[in-house]
Parts: sequence; C-alpha cells; structure tokens
Amino acid sequence: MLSARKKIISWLLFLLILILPLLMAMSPSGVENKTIQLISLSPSTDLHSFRLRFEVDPLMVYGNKAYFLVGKKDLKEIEKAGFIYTVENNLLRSLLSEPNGRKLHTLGGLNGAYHSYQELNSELKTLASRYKNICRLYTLGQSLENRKILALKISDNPGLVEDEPRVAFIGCHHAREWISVEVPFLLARYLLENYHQDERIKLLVDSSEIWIVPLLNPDGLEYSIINYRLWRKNRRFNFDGSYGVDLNRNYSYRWGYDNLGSSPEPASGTYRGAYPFSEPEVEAIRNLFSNRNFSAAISYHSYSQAILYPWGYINQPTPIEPLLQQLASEMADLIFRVNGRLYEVGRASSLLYLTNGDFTDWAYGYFGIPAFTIELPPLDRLQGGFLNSEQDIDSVFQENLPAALHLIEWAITNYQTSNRPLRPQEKKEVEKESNPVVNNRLRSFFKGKENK
Ligand code: 0X9
Ligand code: CA
Ligand code: ZN
Repeated sequence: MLSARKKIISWLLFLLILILPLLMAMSPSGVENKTIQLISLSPSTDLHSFRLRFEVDPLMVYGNKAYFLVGKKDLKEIEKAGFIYTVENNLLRSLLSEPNGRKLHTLGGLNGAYHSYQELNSELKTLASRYKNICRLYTLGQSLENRKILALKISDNPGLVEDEPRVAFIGCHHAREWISVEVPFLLARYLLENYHQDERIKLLVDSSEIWIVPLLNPDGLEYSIINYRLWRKNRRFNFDGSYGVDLNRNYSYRWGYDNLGSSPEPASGTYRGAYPFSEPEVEAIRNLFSNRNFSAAISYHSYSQAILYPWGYINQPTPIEPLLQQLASEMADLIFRVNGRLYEVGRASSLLYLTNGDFTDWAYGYFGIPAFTIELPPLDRLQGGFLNSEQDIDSVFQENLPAALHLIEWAITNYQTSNRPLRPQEKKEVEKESNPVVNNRLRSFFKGKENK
C-alpha cells in the first residue's frame, strides 16, 4: 500500500519536473515565464466541455483531480466561464526543491529531443559564433508574440552580398510539424561542421548562399509544445475570437483564388488571414526574398512522404513542369537510396490537394524559381502522423541531406544560364548586421505586381 503510494508520488514528481525546463526556457520577454500556472480542476468538473472550450491538454490526471498548465490570461477566462480550479504552484515549487528534481531536468522537457524556440535559438547562436567565417545569423522579423524569426546564412564571406546563387530552406510553417524544424536545422549544422573536412561541402558553401529558416512559426510551435500538440496555425487573435492564421495560405500569389483548401473562416484550420502577408511571420519571408534573388527553395512539412511542386492553386502545369518534375524525381531517388523510404513526386494540386496562398506557388509565381514542398515521414497517420518518434529525427535528416545538397548544386550549375526574373544590384557591399534594408525599387516592384 505504502509502496504503491510512493510510486504514484514519484510519477507525479516525474511528470511535473519534466515540464520545468520548458517553463524556464520560455520567450526572452520572460512574460510567459511568469504567467504559466499549474492548476487542478475539482473532481466535479465536466472535463469534456472544459477541453472543448480551452485548448489545453491535461498534464495528468491524479487522484480525482485533473492538472493543467495554463497562462494567466487563460486563468481569467476559465474563472469567467465558471470553472472551479485550484492554483497548484506550491506543489510545483515544493517538488522543485526535491533533491531528485534536478536530475530530471536533463530529460528534455515536454518536447524531448525536438527543439523549442529557445532551444533552437541558443543552438543557432552557438553555431553562428563557432563558425563566424562561414555563416551569419539574421533576424528576419518578429512573430506576433515577439519571438524572433531567425535565418542562418551559410556562405564564404558571409558578411558580403556576393554574386552567388541562393537557396532557401524553410521549416515549420505549421506548428505541429516538429520534424520540419529539425531537418533544416540539422542541414545547417551539417554544412558548418563538415565544411573543413569535406571538399564537396566546401565547394558548395563557397559557391552559393544557403539561407536556412528552421522555425517560421515559433508562436505556434510553443503552443503545440505546451498547450495543444496538434496546433497548426500561428497564434493570431482573430476578430471573431478564434485563434490562428494558416501561414501556408497567407502568401500573395492568387491568394483567396477560391475556397478550396484555403478558408475565409477565421476558426478554420486553413484560415488564410485577412489579406496577403497579414502575418508578420510570412512577411519575414517576403522581405528575405525581396532583398535578394533566390534560385531555388524547399519548404519542409509533414507528413506523407512527398515532394510537391507548383501549381497548388489550380490543377495545371507551370511552364517549367518538366524541370520541376525532374528535380523532384532526382531528389526522391537520392532520398530513397538512404533508408529505402519512398517519397511520391508530383504537382501539389493533383498529388495532394488544391490550395491557394502557399509558399511554393508564391516563390515560383513571382520569382520563377523551382520551389518544393517536402512532406517528411511518416507516410500516414497509422504510422504516427504528426507525432514522429525522436528516434527518427536523425534518419529523416540523413535521407533528406543528399536531396538538399543536390538542389544547391543544381542552383550553382545553372546560375549563369537560369532564367532569373530579377537582379538586385549585386555590387559587393557589406550586408546590414540584422535586418537588411529593403531595396525600395524592388519593394515597389513587388507591390505593383502583387496587387495586380
Ligand atoms: O496544406 C499544406 O499547407 C501542405 N500540407 S500539410 O499537410 N503539411 O499542411 C501542403 C501544401 C502544398 N500545396 C498544395 N497542395 N497546393
Ligand atoms: Ca559567399
Ligand atoms: Zn504543413
């Protein structure tokens, strides 16, 4: 009897301590640090209606109480809605002071081996200072909740704007697609760590600029870690009281063309926002692309193992369909050779579904460049859906590495001859430390084009 109780208590301790590193690693503003509370709901609470109303997953159910982590704002609303709760922060504190508590900090928090916003930022900073000669860390903009949208530029002479092809790798338009943060992040780390040992990597880094934005949707990711694992959108507070805009519906190319796969309804999981680039996260990508020419891009998502290319908004081929088809098939072959996983290749609209306002339609539509959505493993929901195992992070990265390198090499080989629509002045100049200044001539050019 006593030992059963002990067991339960140590489980309780274990679960509570698990979340602490995360709480401590919250946004640099420190706001959330102070606002996260542990509460328990009384046994008589209708948990079903509570969870329908507030998108929070229970941390645990212990005894006859359910425990939740909530923000201070939520707390007010929970109170308003008439739910009876007890703040359990004393319990949290007392457990914190347990001698065993500290050991458990190393377990990785709620997101295990995956990176939270803060964990990623500190890794990117470490890389940027260790490999000063071949990379530079930029802040492209700020999320709605004031988190930084970081980009790591990897190239020789990283402080200069050189006449070199640029390739972009973007992760995490969608909050719950955690693996899509890891692949571009690990690509960045691989390029930096192997530059001095590997001739191929050195050559490729020296002859291009590789721009890596592993985490486009930091607010959504944090929400997915702490409150609701399957959250997809950003955390925009919409006019009807619902939350979130689908960042992969907020780009301007044929935005809102129809309602297929892109919704005008704020509460929808695919809400496209009030207008194109209404979301600061998406605007950060627009600024990145307005300031310099890119030759190719990959946007990582999950799940379903597919390499998709435009168009997405209509089921029609682009004029460069043969090239897109060829590059996608070559990448799928390279991927297959690593772990034997099959990625299907095709036009996004026909292989997957129609949507408008996604990143790749915009990147191709305005800049004429090959742009791919790579849907990472697993294949389907039965194999985990959005919930990839931590054990798979490395193998998914390993298989995607040669495909990414291949696209960079394509961009290098075809740099002189490729049909690039725009050429910003590429005279050598020192790039601005943080937010590069937008070229006004280009900006008005894009504005004109996009408003068409
Ligand atoms: O719907 C999306 O934004 C992407 N799939 S996901 O399951 N990760 O949400 C795919 C977008 C590809 N574009 C089109 N199908 N048009
Ligand atoms: Ca360079
Ligand atoms: Zn996605």
